[in-house]
Amino acid sequence: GDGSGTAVVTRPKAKTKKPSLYRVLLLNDDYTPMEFVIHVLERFFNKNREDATRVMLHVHHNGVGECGIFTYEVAETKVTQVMDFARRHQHPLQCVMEKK
Ligand code: NFA
Repeated sequence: GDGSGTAVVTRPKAKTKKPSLYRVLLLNDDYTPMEFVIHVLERFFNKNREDATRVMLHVHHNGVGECGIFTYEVAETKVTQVMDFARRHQHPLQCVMEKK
């Protein structure tokens, strides 16, 4: 019911499809300052300083690292925000997404 005392007929949930997930990655380069990458992880991926530093150092040493896993639309927004922010600050930092 809907609380109004009327009978509401619904079909069983046929909408049990989980959205595809995408990994958002940061790529290493030789020029973006470590502090800037930490700031990006704090600002756009809601990481605390400790986790942000861990991810930044992982990217620095391994060439690539995961910032988070999101639905397509959220992942796309994060990539755009990070790429715009890096460009505005004239850093070559690259952020990409990949299907999980
Ligand atoms: N490799 C960069 C440096 O030594 C730091 C960095 C880390 C850049 C992670 C991009 C991503 N300044």
